[in-house]
Amino acid sequence: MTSTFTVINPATAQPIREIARADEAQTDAAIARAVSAQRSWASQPPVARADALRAFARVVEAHVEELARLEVLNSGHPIGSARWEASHVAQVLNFYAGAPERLSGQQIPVAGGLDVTFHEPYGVVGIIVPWNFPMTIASWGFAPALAAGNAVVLKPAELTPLTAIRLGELALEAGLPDGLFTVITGSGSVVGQRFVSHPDVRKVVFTGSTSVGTDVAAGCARELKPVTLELGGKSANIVFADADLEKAAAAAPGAVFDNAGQDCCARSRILVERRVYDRFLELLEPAVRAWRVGDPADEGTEMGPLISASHRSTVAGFLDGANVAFRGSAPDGDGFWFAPTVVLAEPDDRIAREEVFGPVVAVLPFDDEADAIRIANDTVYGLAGSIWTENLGRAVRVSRGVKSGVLSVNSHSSVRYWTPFGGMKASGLGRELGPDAAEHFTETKNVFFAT
Ligand code: TAP
Repeated sequence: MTSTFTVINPATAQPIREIARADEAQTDAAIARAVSAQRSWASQPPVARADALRAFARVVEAHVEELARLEVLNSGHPIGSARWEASHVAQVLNFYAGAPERLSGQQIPVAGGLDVTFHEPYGVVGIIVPWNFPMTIASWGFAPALAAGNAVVLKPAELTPLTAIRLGELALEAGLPDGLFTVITGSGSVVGQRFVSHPDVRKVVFTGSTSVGTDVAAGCARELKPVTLELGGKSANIVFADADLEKAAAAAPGAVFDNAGQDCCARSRILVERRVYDRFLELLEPAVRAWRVGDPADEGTEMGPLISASHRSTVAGFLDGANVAFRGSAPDGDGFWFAPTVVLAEPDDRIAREEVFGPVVAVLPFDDEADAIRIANDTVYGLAGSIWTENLGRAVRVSRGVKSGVLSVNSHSSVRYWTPFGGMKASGLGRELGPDAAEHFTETKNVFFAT
């Protein structure tokens, strides 16, 4: 009998659907289908692969509302954000639809012949994604991987498989060959681990926690398999006294409470220059209290629930002994609600060091530029960050000094599909998105022709 798991609506705590849990044999069967689909996919002319990806993008575009509603139901994302996410998937597909025709190799001058390089696809790529942004993060892997001539097996998190399953169906509706893009539902320890150990999965993309990512990387190292890792973060939002404080304070809640703080790029530490610290908190408080937390299907909602009861307990545990300054509000009732929370902290406090992955932000004072950089870098992570200042030289110096993969000056922007994204230190290995991502799904082959 097939084993199943139950998907829960985090806004109501009610079950939505039973989903099949694949075992190792079923995972192997999907990988075998991917091997065979990849051979014919890679042999198609680049223009045919480009057309197929554009067709997939069009079908996703036509289902944006449906995918968004599914994400509201399964992940508790506010409907406005969920629509952005579904549209983003179509945009990522369209962007990488341009790649098959641009994956040019090189002609290298050599003595006695002709030397050329080819970008060969790996074969089958295994993609393992977390529950916080199920659709978008999956597309960052599957769109460039397919564009480069690979087949993809995708494992969504058991908490949030619904949009991934639907994307798998839409790929078939769009005419992608059977087996080329397969969504396999099941646990990380079985399906995810099989991607790591199976000899026919030639590259793994993992997004999730640093602890599991470290194990996945170790497993891939044993198999000599390349791996891209997008992991946790503890990003700093650095506010200098010369910044537009009103603007910085108004933007700060969105930078950490978006998706209820369950965002690897969440600016979960706000570092404020000491001489404007009190003024900044005065400006921040009304913005936090006004943050609209509630029914994710409501058009006006800015923040929905946390993903699960156990995750809510973990987040609440971070407030033990913490110096809470003020909180916003959250609904009562059966969903996994948690009010946005601002904590005053020092660099050594647990709340200032560990990833909370919830709507809790630590505010810390700093004295000068060097102090700001020191505190910002005083973490194992290095994913994102923001710098608020009107001084261009300072913006340049601090953005070069902070060890993070993705920084933004006078904004909190982190993700654009046309620019590279990824973390330093314990936040990851490799980059996704941007102009080079399709190439990252290829191996360079060099051929010398003697003349
Ligand atoms: P994890 O527990 O690490 O799970 C991530 C994915 O890995 C899930 O699909 C999970 O499957 C699977 N998995 C679990 N154990 C595995 C194993 N032994 N081998 C292979 N796969 C395994 O993370 P999470 O709790 O879902 O996500 C939160 C974390 O992800 C946070 O730390 C966050 O910062 C990070 N994150 C990073 C980014 C980027 S882009 N840097 C983006 C989003 C999230 P099941 O859960 O279904 O068993």
